[in-house]
This record gives sequence, C-alpha cells and structure tokens, in this order.
Amino acid sequence: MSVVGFDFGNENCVVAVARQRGIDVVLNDESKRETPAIVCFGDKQRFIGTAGAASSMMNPKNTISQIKRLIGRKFSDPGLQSDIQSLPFSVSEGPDGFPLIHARYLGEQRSFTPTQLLAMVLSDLKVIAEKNLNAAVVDCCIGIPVYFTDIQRRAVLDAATIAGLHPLHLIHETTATALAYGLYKTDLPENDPLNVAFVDVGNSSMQVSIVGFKKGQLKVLAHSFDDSLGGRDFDEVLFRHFASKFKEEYKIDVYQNARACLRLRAGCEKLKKVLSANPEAPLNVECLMDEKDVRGFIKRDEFEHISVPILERVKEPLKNALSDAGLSVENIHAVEVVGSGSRIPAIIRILTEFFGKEPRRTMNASECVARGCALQCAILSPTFKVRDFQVHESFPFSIALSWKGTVPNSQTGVTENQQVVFPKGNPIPSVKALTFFRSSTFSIDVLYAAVSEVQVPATISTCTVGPFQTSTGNRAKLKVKVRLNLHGIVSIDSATMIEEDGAEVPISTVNESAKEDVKMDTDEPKNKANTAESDVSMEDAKSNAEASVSEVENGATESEDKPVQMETDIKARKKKTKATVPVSESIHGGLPASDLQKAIEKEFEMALQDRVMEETKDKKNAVEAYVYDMRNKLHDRYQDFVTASEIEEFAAKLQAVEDWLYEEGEDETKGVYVAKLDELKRQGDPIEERYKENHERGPVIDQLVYCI
Ligand code: ATP
Ligand code: K
Ligand code: MG
Repeated sequence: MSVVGFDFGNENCVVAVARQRGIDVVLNDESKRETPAIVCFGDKQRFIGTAGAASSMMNPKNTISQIKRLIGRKFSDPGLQSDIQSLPFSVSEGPDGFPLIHARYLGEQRSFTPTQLLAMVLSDLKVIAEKNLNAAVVDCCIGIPVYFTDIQRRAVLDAATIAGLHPLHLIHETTATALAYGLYKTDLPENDPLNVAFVDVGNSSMQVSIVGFKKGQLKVLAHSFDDSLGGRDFDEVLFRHFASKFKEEYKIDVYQNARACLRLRAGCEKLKKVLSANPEAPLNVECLMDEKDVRGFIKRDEFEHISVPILERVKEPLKNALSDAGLSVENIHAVEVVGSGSRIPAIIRILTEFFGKEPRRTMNASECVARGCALQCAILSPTFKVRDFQVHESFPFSIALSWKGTVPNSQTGVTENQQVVFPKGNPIPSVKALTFFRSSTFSIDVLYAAVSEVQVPATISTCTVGPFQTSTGNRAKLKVKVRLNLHGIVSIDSATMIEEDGAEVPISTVNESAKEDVKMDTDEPKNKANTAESDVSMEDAKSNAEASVSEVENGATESEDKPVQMETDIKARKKKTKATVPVSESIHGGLPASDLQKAIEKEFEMALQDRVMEETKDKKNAVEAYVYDMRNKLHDRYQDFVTASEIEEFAAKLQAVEDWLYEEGEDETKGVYVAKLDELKRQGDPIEERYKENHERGPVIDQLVYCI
C-alpha cells in the first residue's frame, strides 16, 4: 500500500510521503514543494496545479480557484454567496441546490461540480506522489479543516474516489499538525499533560486546537475556528483600498475588468507579504487598465489600521478554544503557529497578547499538515513501523437524532423526540446504540443539535428502519447503531431486532449471539481505546415515557473484552434471537452512487485527453528535436558517410519539415507527428547505421588487440 499524506489548501497543496527513513515532502514537476489548488480549462486540455496557475492571467474566466470554499456548500449558503462575489469565473445554482462552475473547455461551455474540481486537484497531487514514489498511490490520508460539515466531508471522500484515491482517514488539519509535533518529542511527561495551543491561519480560515500531550499520546481538548478569516481577507482589504484610490487618482474602475481585478489582487497579495517583513511597501502595476500604469504605496501601520475589522476577529476562536478546553492561559505550555497566513506581524502580536507568551514556530508552517497526514497514514499502514502514539481526536459539533414517537407527549402534545448522541467534544470514532420499541417501519433524522455551531441546514440525513416482522406480532425491540466514523461522518449503519423468550440459557450461548450483535463493518477501529461505545435506550413502549433515556448494558465490552466463560461458570439469561433489519439512508445533499460513477468516467475521459495532449506535445517536440539534431550531424559527424547530393536533399527535407511545424503542421494530432518522425527516420537511419557500423567496429578490433 502507498503511504501518502495530502494537504489540500484553499491556495496551496502539499504532498508528503513516508519512506523508511522518515517523512518527505515531495517536489512537483516544477520542483516546487507547494502546488496551487487551481484548475485551468483550455481549448485542448486542462492545466492543473502549477501549470494552471501559470495560465490564470491569460485565461481568468476559465481558471478555477478557491475550490475548498466551494465544496459541499449549498449555493444559497451566505458564505458561498459572499465568496463568489470576488471570483473571476461564473458560478450558478445547480438543480440539486449546490453550485455549478462554468468554464469553456474543449471549445464548448461546460459545467462542473466543486467535487469534480477537487477530484482534479487530487488527481494532480496523486500523480506528483506517484512520480516520486515510482508506484501507484491509492491509500492515503487527507487533511480537512475541523469545521467541515458532514456533507463537506462526504464530498472530499467522493472527490478522492473520483481521483482514484482511497483515504484511510480524513484527519483534521490541526490534529495532523499536532501529531507531527508530538510524535518525535522525546520529553513528554508521564502524568500531567503538556497543553499546547496550535493556531493555523491559512488562506481562507483560521483554526485553533488545544492539545494535551503525554508520553505516547495526544488528546485534542478543544477545536475552534473562524471559517472565513485568512490571508485572502487581508488581500481583499488592500485590494479595496487601492481600487478606490486608483479610481480617484487614475479614473479607472478595476471592478469593471476581470483581468485588472485579478492583477490588482495579485499585486496586493505581494504587497501584503512585503509588509510582513518591512515597515512600508510600494505597489506598482504596469498597464493595469486603459493602458495606465499605476503606482501606490502603504505603510504597515496603515495596513494594520484598515485591517482592524479582521484583526478584531482573531481573538474569538482563541477564547472559544480555551473555554471549551476548560483551561486558562496559564495552563498553556506553548503556542505553535502554522499556516502561511500567520506571517502577518499583527496576528502574532494578538496571539502574544492573548496568551501572554511569544508564539513559536517549531513546525514548518506550510508543510506540517501534509507531514502529519503522511504520519497518520504510516501509523495505519502495516508496512511501516511507527513508534506507539495514540491520537484521541474530538468532534467539533453536537449531533442529535430526531424521530417521531408513537404517543404524543402528555404535556406538549407533540410526538417529536430529539436526543443528542454525540455531544460536542465526543471522541472520534465512536459508536452508540439506541433501542426503540416499534411495530412498523419508522424513520430517524440525523441532525446538528446546535445550529449556531454550523451555518448550514440542521438535517444531515434521514434513515428509514424497516420493514420488519416480529414472530408474535407485538412491538419489536430494535437496537439501532449510530456511528461517528474516523472521518467524522455520522451514519446509522445497522438495526437489529431482538426478541427474547422466557427460556434461560447458559451465558456461553449468550456470548456467542452477543458477539454477532457487535460485529460491525470492517471499518471498526482496531484501537478500542478510541471508541466510546455505550447504549442509550429510548423506550417509548412503556406509557408516555418516550423521552426517557437510560444507559443500558454495554454490548461491546461484554462480548469483545470478556473471554467466553467456561461451561462450569453458568449464569442464566433470557434467550435472545436477533435479526438484521434493513436501514436505508438518504443523505441531504450527498452524491448518488450513479452520479459518482458518471463523474469517475468523465474524469477518466478528461485525464485521457490531457495525456493525449501531453503526448502530442512530446511527439511534436521529438520531430523538432530530430530536425535540429540531424541538421547538425549532417554537417559534422555524418559528413564522411553521406554524399554531397544526399546532404543537399536531406537538408532540404529537414527544412521543409521545420517550416511545416510552424505552419500547417503546428496543430496536428499525435499520429501525424509520429508519422512525420518515421518519414524522416527512414531517410536518416541508413546514414546513422553507416556511421555506427564504422565506429562500432573500432572498439571491437581494439579489444582483439588487447587480447593478444
Ligand atoms: P487554507 O488552510 O485556508 O485552506 P492554505 O493552506 O492554502 O489555505 P497557506 O498556504 O497556509 O493556506 O497560506 C496561504 C496564505 O498565506 C495566502 O493568503 C498568502 O497570501 C499568505 N502568505 C504567504 N506568505 C505570507 C507572508 N510572508 N506574509 C503574509 N501572508 C503570507
Ligand atoms: K497548505
Ligand atoms: Mg492550510
């Protein structure tokens, strides 16, 4: 299996691979460690990553960026609506309420889902890893922001599937960073944990985690975030500042021109970076618009002044993280900052003030997420031996189930019930069981319990449990298992009907049957310590006590941790018979399997087209190279092996082909270039042969001489 970690950022992606000697960040084709998350659609092919970024100025309307912002969000999402205001490409609402991105590709207008676009970015990263490892890459770990909702997490998995990847674990970015930080630490305490605050300021968001480290383990104590506070917001402040300045001074309105907007934004981003290291900086853009060159200038103080509305928001996630962790600043041993957006001095000042200590930069700010992902992948891989290190992850949202009861509540009169199954901070992964008493098919909604935590519609999915039939015709006791999996995705993955009769049987039999009960899909984590499993019973069979919740037997510990008892140690219990009841899940906004299959086929076609175009370019280059090489050799090393008339004829032919390459042959198919090269070689090969024969005979004779 492959052991690879991917950090797909809103702006920059990083690929890390595990090797026997450790984790390496790998270089892309342009020898860069960071690859832009950009897809550019062309007339003949796509350009992804660094190649895409290179084409963005030439082709702004068909160059898609900010893909992480678009994925898994409804078109009506206010955050998405505000994001698309400043995007140079067109986004509309698709029939499913999710955005569609429009671009001109292969000469026609096409539309793509954000999931497809992320798949393109991931495919590009996959190829980078494959070229480096010289092997196929399928298994991997992918970093995701902690604030990603259920739909966004599912969308990342779908995109990975389209790209031919199999993520073993979608890991929260700050947790990946914490893992990369803690795994190599040799001085971690045995007892009292060392609490570290990790702050990641990226391109579009800020994430904070408080993590407790002990020898051989880390425990995430709290996650918090501002999902729209990142480097790009500072670019925007500068952009607006200069756009209005230039309107006044140069009478140009950049908002009217997509390319001018793009160029001014790029200029402002550069300016911002210069301001991180210098107290003042100039902004010069040649020929920005209406053939006017513009010049500007700003001091860091003024930049910080106009950025106050953003800077003011930095404290909020810090406060939330501390209070959720139940700690005060004195309990924080160290503050580690990562993410390139954190290079702004004003941000560091706020962190220093808040925590009362200088933040550190122990980690490589742009690579730590990818490194942590690769480490996590190595931990999960049987082919790598990683020192024992437990990661106790925590979930950032509260998840509840809601269902219609059979009897109206005597006080409220409603039959709607809601129960939090995974409260905020619940360990990941986790499985909980609920017991229902029902006589016919019923449905359960999975939802966010606190809509204030996520700015999305509350319902995640609706599950239908049934049909089922009891042998007595009475109400059945149904045990429903709800899973919060390793990726932080919630699903109801099984329902079991349990019937009890009065007969008492030895415990060993019970153990046998109980074992079946907890046998879950292969996803079951190996690490039991990570799994919090408890049963919550919701018995609406007895009177009106529908909402009564009680903790009942813990199936998992009973069956898995206790050894099967000896025959002599017989305890009596009621005999149980169990039957699996079908559960069908409908995700609110998930990609149906048929669409996923279609997307896989489309990606395959587009990738093939890209490959054909790359090969066509290679073949064309081969013809050109042959022309130059042969022309030189004809007048040099082959000179003694050709007649004057042969040279003349062949040189004329080479010239004709060169002219053809720049004229009607400029844009031909791969087959035409291959044929052209063959045609030249038919003439050139005999000459080369004659030369070789003569030269190869030499060394053979030499050898004979030595033999004597
Ligand atoms: P995200 O984590 O939000 O998905 P990302 O991982 O792509 O995004 P990073 O690569 O961590 O983001 O950071 C990119 C941001 O950092 C950009 O907005 C960039 O302008 C900013 N940045 C890079 N260098 C500097 C610098 N020297 N000073 C200020 N900002 C910088
Ligand atoms: K990044
Ligand atoms: Mg990032």
